[in-house]
Amino acid sequence: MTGYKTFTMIKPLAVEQGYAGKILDRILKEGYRVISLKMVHLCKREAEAFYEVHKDRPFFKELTSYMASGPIVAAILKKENAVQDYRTLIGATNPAEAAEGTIRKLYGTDLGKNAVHGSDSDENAEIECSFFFSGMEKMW
Ligand code: IDP
Ligand code: MG
Repeated sequence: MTGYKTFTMIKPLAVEQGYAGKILDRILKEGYRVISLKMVHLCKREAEAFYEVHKDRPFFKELTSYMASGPIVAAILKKENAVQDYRTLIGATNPAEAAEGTIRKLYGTDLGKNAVHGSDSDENAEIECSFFFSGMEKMW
């Protein structure tokens, strides 16, 4: 079934600052179900593999070093229209430009350290869920 699942990560600084619980609470309050959840510390190679689509961008090194700098919380979220609604909930990539009340506005500090990741399409949601979770962990 498409349109019901998205993938999120709570990025290292937000985890370090103790915001993981608050962010998950907000996600639940917005009507998502958490299908799978794990905390992992990516190595550089894993961060590079996850963000491979950005490998030619000037910020690739900064992004992947940051994402490997500490533990992240990865989760599969379920809700109708999950991908699009979750992008609205997290707000613009740059927290300074994110709408009031969005997760990136509340918990992000700058363009790189923007608190959370959210999939940008159903196709990428599936790829990203599969990067972190097994078939059994993706069942719902
Ligand atoms: P998104 O996370 O809103 O989908 P993308 O364009 O997919 O944004 O970029 C992936 C991540 O790379 C962003 O969440 C952000 O943390 C980081 N990023 C994007 N642009 C820049 C930049 O110009 N400098 C540093 N980091 C960036
Ligand atoms: Mg993106």
